[in-house]
Amino acid sequence: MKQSQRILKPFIWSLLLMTGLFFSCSGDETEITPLQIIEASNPIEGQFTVVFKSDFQGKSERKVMDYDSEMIQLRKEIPSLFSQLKLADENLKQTYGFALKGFTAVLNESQLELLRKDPRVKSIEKDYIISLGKPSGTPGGGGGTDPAQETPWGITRIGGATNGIGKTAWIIDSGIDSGHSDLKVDIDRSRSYVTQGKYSIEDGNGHGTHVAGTVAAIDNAIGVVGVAAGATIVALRVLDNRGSGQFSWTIAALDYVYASGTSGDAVNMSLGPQSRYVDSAVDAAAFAVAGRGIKIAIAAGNSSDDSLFYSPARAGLNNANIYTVASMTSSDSWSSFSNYGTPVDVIAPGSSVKSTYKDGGYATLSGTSMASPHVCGLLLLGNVSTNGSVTRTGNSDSYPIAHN
Ligand SMILES: [Ca+2]
Ligand SMILES: [Ca+2]
Repeated sequence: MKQSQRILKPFIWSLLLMTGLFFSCSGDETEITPLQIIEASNPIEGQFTVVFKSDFQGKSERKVMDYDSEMIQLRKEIPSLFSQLKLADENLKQTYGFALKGFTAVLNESQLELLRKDPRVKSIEKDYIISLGKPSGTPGGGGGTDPAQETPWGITRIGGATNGIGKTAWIIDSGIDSGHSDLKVDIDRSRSYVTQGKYSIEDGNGHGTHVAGTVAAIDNAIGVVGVAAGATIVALRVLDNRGSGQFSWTIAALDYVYASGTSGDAVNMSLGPQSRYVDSAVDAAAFAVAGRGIKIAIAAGNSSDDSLFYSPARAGLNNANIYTVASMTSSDSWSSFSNYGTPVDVIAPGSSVKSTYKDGGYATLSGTSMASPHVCGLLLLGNVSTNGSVTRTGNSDSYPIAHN
């Protein structure tokens, strides 16, 4: 697709979430469950992600440093490497130096024109707001007595509740309730890309904490138990309390995982666009992370549509280390909201999933956001096997059910 088409295409960004909202495939009828309202979102006016060719520095290429030093260095280097841009520091929003090389910045038309002609530049893509409506469901337990431990149906179905202690899961989401007594969170390695709230990693939304609990809730006397019970969670916060964030933050989080993770770790990305949108930068960042042996589970999306037209879900296609995950119900049936298609590797429990929630609580939510972390947990334990399959309602395509 040509750059001009990419920029002009009217996208609506939103996070995948715990929702049943979907666009029916047959036309313009939109169904919304009582659970969740999706907010439309927009391109960030004037903000672009610029990806360099791998050899952009030519003979002057230097040794790559640790993540934090590298980011400081890139912030100095990029304005001088691209000095004709006269790029002001406050307009340089993100730098990328590991999973891909590039930056996200506020750019005017003349700066864009210079970059389009620059032989060192591989791609220029518009940055987007990602957002989700206020999460709902049945949260509870926060501030009160912790409930006795139960094993959620999805954990049982896929053969989870296995010891995951010592494994590490990177959760790219709305942050995590780091004080939750049913989660083991590595605060030191956690990061927030959310500019509001002093870059706190704490989850003011609930979505990220819910995802984390499905991956790794501790096998103790309280609450729930995760697939890889007691695994260490690293929170990479790219969504604010309202569930709104920037696509560039997600690329930055993947860049950080590339630099900081090790083979055998796993990443969960329960996020993506609500309507069709393909972005080469986030897909490339996911491929690079997966190439290091850090496996990634990605929610297929909740639009009842072909996931081939959605980034990053489409990245699961033809990549053995990236698992794109569709959603099923507790009766091994297709979840009506779930995306489908050739990128989908496996299907996992996503309807009425109980897990940890913000403020020390628990909640039962639905969405491919809830299916993906089941697979992330399996990736921590080893390879993903299958057990049975689910045929999409009213169609002939079927998907293997993920299992330990
Ligand atoms: Ca527990
Ligand atoms: Ca795959």
